[in-house]
Amino acid sequence: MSSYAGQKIVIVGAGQTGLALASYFVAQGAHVTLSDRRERGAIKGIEQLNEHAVHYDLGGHDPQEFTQANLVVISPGVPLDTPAVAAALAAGVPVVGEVEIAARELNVPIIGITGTNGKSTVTTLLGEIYRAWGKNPFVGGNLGTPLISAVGTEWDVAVVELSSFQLEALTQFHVDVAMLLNVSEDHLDRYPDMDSYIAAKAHLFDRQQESDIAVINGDDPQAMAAVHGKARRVVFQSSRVPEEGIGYDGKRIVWNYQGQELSFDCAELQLPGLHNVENVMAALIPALLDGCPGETAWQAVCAFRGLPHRMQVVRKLDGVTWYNDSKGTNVGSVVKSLAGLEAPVTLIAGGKDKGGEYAPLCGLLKEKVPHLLLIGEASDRMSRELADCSAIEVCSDLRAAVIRAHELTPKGGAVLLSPGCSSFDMFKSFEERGELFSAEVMSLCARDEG
Ligand code: UMA
Ligand code: ADP
Repeated sequence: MSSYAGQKIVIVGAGQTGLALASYFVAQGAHVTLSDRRERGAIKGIEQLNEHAVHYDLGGHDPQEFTQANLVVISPGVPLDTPAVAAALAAGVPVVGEVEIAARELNVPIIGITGTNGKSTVTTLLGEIYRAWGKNPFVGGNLGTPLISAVGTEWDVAVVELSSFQLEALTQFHVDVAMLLNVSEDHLDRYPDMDSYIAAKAHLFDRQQESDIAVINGDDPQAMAAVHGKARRVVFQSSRVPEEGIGYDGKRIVWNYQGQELSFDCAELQLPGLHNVENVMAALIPALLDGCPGETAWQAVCAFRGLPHRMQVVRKLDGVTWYNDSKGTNVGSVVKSLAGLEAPVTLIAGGKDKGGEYAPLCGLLKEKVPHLLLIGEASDRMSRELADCSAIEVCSDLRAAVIRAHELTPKGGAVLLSPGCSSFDMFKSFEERGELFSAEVMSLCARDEG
């Protein structure tokens, strides 16, 4: 019988994670309470759950439900200082994150991938490499499929994208390979400062042992400083080829590790930009260490054309290329996306403000962006902080911004949606934002057609 049978378990958040957790714990014979600050009518998918098997605490979190539980399991979007969660902690009730519950049941090696940017790309690439090698990997986590959904299926390996949110409230979670891709400002609406954000990411390395691997961006001093623990360190560097590890010499990716030497021609890659060379190097490390033949791994990497909503070309119209980079949800990622484009670029940015600085965009805006079109809640602060860097217009919504960009951008230029903000002020997700953008762009008529 499951150790959860008969236990009173409160699940906090009824999004993708909470709904998957509820199904899991009901199947284990637990007494499940699903708690969400939203009312039932606003929760998509709740009807999938067996009405009689779950008790609901909706429209807010009742602290009594929490303090009387045997276990509280939180969704990533729920901060630990949420009053009812804090009350449970104060009452001595264990509060754990979803990935810990999942990992307890998964008897396969776990590769955990975190960092401010590139997580989804690296996670997907590594999954593709394993598939090309004939393995059956679970590929998910923050990427979109909660890790708890992996339980109950036979996998060879779990390749898991992990956000800082998912790395909070863990007491036993252990990964065989921990990867920290890079660190730059993000999520300062959830964390009081950068140190707390980095500390949350660094939890990935807690409980790693000598037999485990820590993959780190050797060019990122903040990432290097954050990594602790006993695991064997393997670095990737785009600035040079390290004596031991993987690096880039300006043309080729070179792998030097414990006597094995491999080299790959980056002209064969379909992914643009130096940041994607970094992503490819990071993805190769666990696969090569696991024994995947270099040629197989490289073929998989070269076949990969990138994920939607990351520098995705929507169309060319009137000699202007339109890019959907809706997943550019922090300033660091906007910088990388802009860096890869030629001037003039009309940038559409804004959304839900995450509390970081916008000033690091200034140099690239001056160099490449004659027009900056802003949308959403962050517009005011962005307008103030970027006032001298570009001609700024605030647009009423994304559609208005697309129409204005069409008017403003000359032949040979580009329009880039790379918001530098999350989507939750106006959209359900970055995907919904990117899809609306693409639909609006596709509905534009060529200028000479009127
Ligand atoms: N909620 C409460 N109380 C709170 C806060 C939220 O009840 O105090 C409720 C909301 O009303 C909502 C539910 O919690 O009903 C949403 O839970 P959630 O925000 O944890 O979202 P999920 O749908 O479970 O999706 C989560 C991740 N979301 C977040 O981290 C915000 C998804 O990452 C992830 O794909 C999914 O789990 C599967 O693992 C999204 C994301 O934006 C893509 N991630 C951030 C990012 O990438 O920057 C970290
Ligand atoms: P994440 O899952 O961490 O948000 P993604 O792979 O979805 O990362 O990429 C999101 C955006 O981040 C991309 O559109 C690109 O602008 C930027 N990006 C991707 N990889 C990197 C990287 N290695 N370093 C910096 N920025 C990156």
